[in-house]
Amino acid sequence: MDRRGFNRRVLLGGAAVATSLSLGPRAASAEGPASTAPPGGAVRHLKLYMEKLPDGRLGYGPAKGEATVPGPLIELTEGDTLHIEVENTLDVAASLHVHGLDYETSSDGTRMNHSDIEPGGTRTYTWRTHAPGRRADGTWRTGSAGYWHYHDHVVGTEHGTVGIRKGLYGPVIVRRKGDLLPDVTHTIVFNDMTINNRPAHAGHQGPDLEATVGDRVEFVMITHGEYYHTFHLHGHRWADNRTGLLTGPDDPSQVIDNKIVGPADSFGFQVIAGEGVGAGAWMYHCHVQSHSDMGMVGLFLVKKPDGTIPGYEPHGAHEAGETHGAAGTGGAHEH
Ligand SMILES: [Cu+2]
Repeated sequence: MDRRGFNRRVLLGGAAVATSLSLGPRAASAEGPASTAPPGGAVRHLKLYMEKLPDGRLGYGPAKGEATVPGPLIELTEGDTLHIEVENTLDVAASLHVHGLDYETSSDGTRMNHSDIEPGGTRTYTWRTHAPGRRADGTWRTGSAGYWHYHDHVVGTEHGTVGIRKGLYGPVIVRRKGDLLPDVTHTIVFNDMTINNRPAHAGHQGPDLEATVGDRVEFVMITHGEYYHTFHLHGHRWADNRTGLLTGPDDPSQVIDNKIVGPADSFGFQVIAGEGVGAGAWMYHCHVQSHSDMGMVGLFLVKKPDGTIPGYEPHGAHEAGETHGAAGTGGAHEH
């Protein structure tokens, strides 16, 4: 998977039906002009289910039996409105709470606002987004664009502590008109001492993320739980700003390859896989040393065009990553 143009995501762009996982061509790679986000302003609809997975984790999914951890990637463009009908198939009340977007208290997803969902119930949450612009008083209002996330705010405690701990979270990307679109998006969530709630395993716990040299690969990085971490990626770096990309030679954003993150933080960036460094098995990991040693590590597997990865000898099956938050099952990982 991760072949250029082969994209599986909850596609909310264009005229696509929002509830479908769309397969289709996407952006060009670094070899040609990259595609960019179209103007926003659409009203979209999506259905999500909250479910218990067979292994006890909890997840959001686009259909019954399809819940994943993290939940599906939801992509919008500034100006879009999204109505999400959420069905709670759990035996406890649960909710959907989003960061970064505009919503009324009825879509807050908290008990305080009576916007949670009883077991077996359904509720529609409405998220709105807006482009930046100047207020009447002359000050600048930020837009909604950013790498955001959603999560339960009810299971276990008033803050959804148990829901989040067990996997009820997912990524949201709000793009600005003209933003570069990636070939593929991967979601990495540091949740307590896990990556994407995958089983702890000495040495290598995170999903393996596959790409081919030259692919424009987007990472969405979210943190949950009790701890602070640092996210580090080998051989690639990004700008510490909204998009992770420099806008030009005079963009003053700091360029980094390591970022400290704490609970409910989220950020994202795009890299050209293997740019200047070539194909290879590139580690990503928490750089808190004891955390790396306990397995908060995964691989960014950058293949040559012929599919080989120099110097990499997989010892045991590796799985595709949580591509678009839709592919991973978090099953046993043999390394
Ligand atoms: Cu850590």
